[in-house]
Order: sequence, then C-alpha cells, then structure tokens
Amino acid sequence: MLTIALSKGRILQQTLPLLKKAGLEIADTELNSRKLILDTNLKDVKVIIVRTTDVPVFVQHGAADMGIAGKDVLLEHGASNLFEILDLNIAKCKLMVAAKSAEHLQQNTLKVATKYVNSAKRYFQEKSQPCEIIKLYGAMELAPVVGLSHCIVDLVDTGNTLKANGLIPLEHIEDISSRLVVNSASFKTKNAQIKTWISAIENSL
Ligand code: PRT
Ligand code: MG
Repeated sequence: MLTIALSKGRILQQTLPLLKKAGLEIADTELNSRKLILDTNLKDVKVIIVRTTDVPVFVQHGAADMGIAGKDVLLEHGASNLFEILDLNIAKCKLMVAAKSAEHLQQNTLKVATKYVNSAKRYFQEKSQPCEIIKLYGAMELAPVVGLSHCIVDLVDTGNTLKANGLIPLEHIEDISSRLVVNSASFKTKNAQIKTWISAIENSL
C-alpha cells in the first residue's frame, strides 16, 4: 500500500490533473465526500487530504509515503526525514516582504508580521536586520495598516491582495512552487513503486 498526502485548497486543484495524467484518479464522489482517506482507481494507492502545513508532518513520520506541499511550507517546517524529489511547477508564487512604502523598512528593530516565522527570521538575520517577529495565522495584510507591524512577509501571486490593502511588494525572499516529497524510509522500502510514480509524475509535467 502506498499513501500519498495531498494539500487541500488551491494546490489540490492543480495536483489532481497532474496525478490523473500520471495514472492516478480520485472519483468526484470520493473528493466531495467528507472522508479524509480517499480511495483511488488503484487498489494499492490511497490518498489522504490534509492541511498544507501538515503534509510534511505526515510524510516525515511515515504516515504518508509521499506528499505534495508548497516550498513555503517545506522551508518553514525544516523538512527532516524526507526527500524533496520534484518541482511540480504548480501553485507558483513568491515569498516577499511588503510594506506601505520602502521607508517603512528603515527601522532599528523591524516589526514583521507573518505566518512564516522561520523563513522571515532567517531572511532578516542574513541581512543583519534586527527584527521582532509577530506570528499571525492569517490576514497578514492587515498588520501594517493598523500599526501592528512595519511590514509583512507573505506569499504574493498577482499582487492584488497587497494592492487592495495599500501595500507594496518590496523585497523578494524566495520563489515558491509545489514539490513532491518522499519519506526517506519509504524511499528505501518501497523503492520500485515510488520510483515508478516519480517517473510517471515527472512525465506528466
Ligand atoms: O490554508 P490557508 O487558508 O492558510 O491558505 P489558503 O487557503 O490561502 O491557501 P491553500 O491552503 O489553498 O494553499 C496554500 C498554498 O498554496 C501555499 O502554501 C503556497 O504553496 C500555494 N500558493 C500559491 C499560495 C498562493 N499562491 C497565494 N497567492 N498560497 C496563498 N496565496 C495567498 C497569499 O497568502 C495572499 O493572501 O493569496 C494572496 C495573494 O495572492 P495575490 O494573487 O493577490 O497576490
Ligand atoms: Mg486553505
């Protein structure tokens, strides 16, 4: 049995066509059910649907053999016990620093609101910019507007969300896309099966 962990939300929408091309299909009745462990067209493959931030956790502990998660989540998680195998080039965006204007970044101690605590810390540390990180779970764009922080670190795609909140993308931290990850023990014990899937997915990119 092979278990694949998929992120719900926008990554799932772009993952399903890719998996279908690779030979793995999940029926709409399964997807629309409230089940979290889904059957597929193949008897020996099941899919679990979890929050995107939980994908590396399931894979790291071997509860899933493989998974698909955003690079943002993998960077933040630290991702031990798993191999990042393929860049799927889906759900692409950028991790960026944004603020009301560039002047707002000129601070002795920069207040940064983000859910990407580790990535933000690492970025400002490398720039030798002292910072205070304020952890939020959503609506980051609000923080500079109401004076909670000087800037945010968040994902940017079209830039429309920033613009709608009077913020400007100022510094690029990382290019983000979704990655196929594999549990390191599974990679050894289920090597043939996993390699077959890696090639099939690679060929459908
Ligand atoms: O789970 P949660 O509710 O916190 O996030 P979500 O529902 O917004 O996203 P979800 O769960 O469907 O997928 C999140 C994953 O998608 C991330 O981990 C990324 O790898 C990937 N991804 C790609 C994105 C974006 N693009 C993106 N633009 N995740 C989020 N956004 C958000 C961003 O945070 C901001 O709020 O979209 C807004 C910016 O978009 P633009 O187009 O206005 O710039
Ligand atoms: Mg979501």
